[in-house]
Amino acid sequence: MAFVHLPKPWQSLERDITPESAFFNRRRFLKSLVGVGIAGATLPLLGCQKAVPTAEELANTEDLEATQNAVFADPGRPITNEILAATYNNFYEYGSSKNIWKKAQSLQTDDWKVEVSGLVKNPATYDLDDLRKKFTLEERIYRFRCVEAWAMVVPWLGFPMNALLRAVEPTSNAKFVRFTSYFDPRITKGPSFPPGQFLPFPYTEGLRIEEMANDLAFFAVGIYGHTLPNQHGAPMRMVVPWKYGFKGAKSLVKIEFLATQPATFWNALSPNEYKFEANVEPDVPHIRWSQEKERLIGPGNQFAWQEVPTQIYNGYGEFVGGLYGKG
Ligand SMILES: Nc1nc2c(c(=O)[nH]1)N[C@H]1C(S)=C(S)[C@@H](COP(=O)(O)O)O[C@H]1N2
Ligand SMILES: [Mo]
Repeated sequence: MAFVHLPKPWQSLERDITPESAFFNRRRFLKSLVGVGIAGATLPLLGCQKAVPTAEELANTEDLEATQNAVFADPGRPITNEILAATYNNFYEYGSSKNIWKKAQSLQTDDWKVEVSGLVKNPATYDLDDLRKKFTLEERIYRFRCVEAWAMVVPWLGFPMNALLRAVEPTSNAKFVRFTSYFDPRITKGPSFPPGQFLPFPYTEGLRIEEMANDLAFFAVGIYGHTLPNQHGAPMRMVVPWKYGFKGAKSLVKIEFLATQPATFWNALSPNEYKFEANVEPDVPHIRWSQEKERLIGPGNQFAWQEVPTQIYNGYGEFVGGLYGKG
């Protein structure tokens, strides 16, 4: 992000997509596009015409069963078009542009394991089956706000972080949690310029343990009714919707309970721009732009996205205000 915050013309997504059928029947909407692609849509990239991915290419996922959590069923805005969300990503392990979805397909998630260690009574290493059996999956539709001021609304499938806390039982010395993303320089090569090795990979993020225990804090293993596509952080990622998007580390391999605040990826790169706390706060500008407004992804051209006011804690103050003395 440090390199690409100013919108560049070659990052624009000019698409001609029928909007919001997805809102009512996301699954059927996706299936109806399989094989058809998005007719006529093109992505101008560095002057050459590139085809937009077909839904089939994007839907390299398995359906997941989950119960809708009624508390998070109405985000107050339409759900973002699934294909737009799946082709406009931040995932620096695969490059610094938003167009990394194809490169991310090189990640192999079959024998995935997530290690939970540190200051806990019951350290554990979970594979994906363990996770799905042990934790009841629910669907939560959350607003999502990137520090770069784009925003979306997506239906996540997963389980609350506090369910994991109950399973591993942190000790009283555990004050912080570090989350580490998968990193293997043969697969997650990083941006070509500057070279990936200059970035502090593996990507890590952190929370205070009280933040992790908050009802909103969530591990997603799916999105739009199916497992996560790689570009969204398969097979498991963090979702902390009251914070800027960079706090939601993707493709988690390690969760460690610590006594002190860990260093984190963006904060280490640029501490004045990316705070450890990183709550969505409209009246606290980024050093290079205002955070008072945000642009909702889609439908259509990136520069025609709908602008709406940013809400304190991304509108989740009733859940998290108490954590920051503002409940
Ligand atoms: N491992 C890892 N996790 C990451 C990132 C990243 O570059 N690497 N980018 C973050 C940022 S800046 C945002 S806005 C969100 C984007 O999530 P999405 O691509 O699924 O919309 O992922 C976050 N998690
Ligand atoms: Mo972001």
